Formats: sequence, structure tokens, C-alpha cells
Amino acid sequence: NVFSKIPRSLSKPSTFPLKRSCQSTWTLIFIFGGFGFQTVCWNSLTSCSSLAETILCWTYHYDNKRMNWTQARQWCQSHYTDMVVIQNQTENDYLVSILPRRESSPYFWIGITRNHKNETWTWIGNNSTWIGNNSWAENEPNNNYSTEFCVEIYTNSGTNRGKWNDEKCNSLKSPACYKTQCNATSCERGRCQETINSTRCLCERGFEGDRCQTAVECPLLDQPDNGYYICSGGNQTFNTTCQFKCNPGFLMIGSPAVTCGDTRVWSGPTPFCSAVECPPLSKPDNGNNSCSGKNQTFNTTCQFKCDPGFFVIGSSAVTCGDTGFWSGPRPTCTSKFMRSRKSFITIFIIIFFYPFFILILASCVLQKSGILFLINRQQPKQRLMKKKEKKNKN
Ligand SMILES: [Ca+2]
Repeated sequence: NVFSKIPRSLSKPSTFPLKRSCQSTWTLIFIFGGFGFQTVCWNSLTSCSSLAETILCWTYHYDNKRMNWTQARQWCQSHYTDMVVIQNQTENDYLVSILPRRESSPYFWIGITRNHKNETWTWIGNNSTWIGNNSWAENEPNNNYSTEFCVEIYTNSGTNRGKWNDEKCNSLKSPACYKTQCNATSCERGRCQETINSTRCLCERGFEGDRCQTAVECPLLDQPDNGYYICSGGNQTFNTTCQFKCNPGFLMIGSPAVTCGDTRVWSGPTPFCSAVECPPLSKPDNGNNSCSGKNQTFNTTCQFKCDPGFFVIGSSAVTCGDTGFWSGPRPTCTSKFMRSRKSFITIFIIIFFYPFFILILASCVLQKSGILFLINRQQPKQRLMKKKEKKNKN
């Protein structure tokens, strides 16, 4: 569609169509009619600095009720977007062509006004001061009694048709309004663009759908071996961050978190979980070891065996724990001779020192019982002595 190549977006519908940065030559390209309102789309073929073709599309509306200018504008704002703003003679002619023909007052209010007879006539919304060479009716604006600060447009037949007349703002006339098709709720996460007889949403990055209501999705993440992940919000959509965790005994290699980007790509690769390694275990002197895995990593068990004639001293198997430590020290291998020599020395020590041990124990027991006997014998005597001393004093 050639006319929707260059979007014209609406952030504030009430003011948007009225703001222009350049003077345009407007060409009517599309019109269709209906009862009570008309739709008009304009294709601007202008000398704007951007040399852009722009599209503007809105509907005109009116009502036959009579109200003063302020009430008419409020009525337009509550029912549509605002009171009509005319930007050139073509728009003026088109507006008149769709308003109902009336042969006498009241006609229709339009959105140009001023506050004082010395002020410039200014359009609402865009503050434009456009007035065509033939916009005013004959002998207008006459400003009778210096109180005619609002403007009506004639819709009668004859030479004054489509011409303007300044009027008292509290006169009662009918409202002529326009409505933009885009409004604040047209697009959830995007800007509304007016196209011919329709609108469409230009989505923010990371969103899609007719109303830009859906966040784009990234490919489903793979669960890492020996680990897992948790995503904020549960979904794997734009701006979602997923945190990776490794099971006990495993260390993460890579980034612990990834975020889903607007191009449906994760910010980084999925990390992987590598088993914790314990310090290397060498084989004991006069013995051998065999481990359950090639690397001495978490959960690996190493068995120790001693050469013939040697005995294992310590645990014959150790396992690598989740914190990177073995479950016990590496055992040693001891010969039978060394073992029997140790036993001999132990027995010798026991036999040699046993009598001394008995003697020491016995002397301790005797000494303690003797002391107790003496204490028990001395106590009654001391008590009698104390009693006698008291009697003598009295
Ligand atoms: Ca007048």
C-alpha cells in the first residue's frame, strides 16, 4: 500500500493531526460518505524537508443540537476528538460538502477563535493562524459590538456557502467535529498509525500482534545436565531473565543468567554444570588404587589394595564429596613385620609398666582412705573444744 509507506503516528490524538512542521499541498484522494459522518483521507505531496509522503485519515461528525461555542467544543471532545480545524481551502470545501445544507442560521461552529478584537484569529489544537483569501463571508468579520470572538461556517446555498462569520461565542449553533481513528488504547505496546480508512500499530521492539499486545518469544531453553533454571514470570518472552543453577557437586561454567532479547535471541549460551574435582590421589607405597571414574570428580570412589605381605592401615576406600574433599585420608600399606613389631612393642610396654601402674593406683587409694579416716577422727574433738571455750566465756 503506497499510502501507508510512511507512517504518521498518533501519540496524542486530540492534537496530532493539527501539528505540521511544513506547509503542505493537500490532495483529496479518497472519500466515502455515510449518514451523519464522512471519512476523508489525504495524501500529502509536499515539499516537506523529509520529502515524506504522509497519510492522514479521520472522520468528520456533526450534530443538529444547538449549543454555545464552549459547549460545542466540549461535546466534540466527549464524543469525538475535537472541534474541526481547517488547514486549507480544500479541507474547508470538503467539510461544507458533508455538513447538512441550511438556508438560515444557526449554522455550524468551527474551531477558530480569539479573546480580544486586537488578537489574531487562532485555530484550536495547533495554534495555526491560517485564513484563506476568500474564507470570510462578505463584510465579515464585522465584529459587531466588539464581542464576536467565535466563528461559524455557512452551509447555505449561494455565494456565501462555505464562508465564515464571526459570532458571539454564547450564540447557539451546531457542533462540527472530527475524530481521529487512533486513540490512546489502539495499541498496547506500540504507536498507532492512521492508514486509509483504517489504523495499524507500529510495535515497540520486542512486541508483536495486531495491537502489539504480545511479547516475542525466545526459543525454549535446554535444561543443563546436572542443573536446572528458573525464569522470571514463568515465560521465555522478551525481557525475561532465566537463572541457571547446578546440582550439589557441580560447578557452573558460563554465565549464570540469560535474557530474552527483542530479536528472539537469548543474550548468551546456556552454561553447563561440571562436576567438582577432588585433589588428585596418588597410589600408596606398596599398594595400588583403582577409581570408579577417569577423573577424580564428585562421587568418584577410589579403592586401595596393598601388595602381598602388606596390610591396609586406614579406610580401604574414599569418595570425592560435593565440596571437593575426599571422605577420608589416603590409607597406607604396612608390612606384616612392621605390624608384628608394633604388636610386640605394645605388649612389652603393657607387661613392663603394668606393675608400676598397679602400685601407683594402690598408693593413691590408700592415701585417700587414710586422709578421710584422720578427718573423721579430728572433727568431734574440735567440736568439744569449741563448746568448752564458749562455756568459759559465759
Ligand atoms: Ca459577524
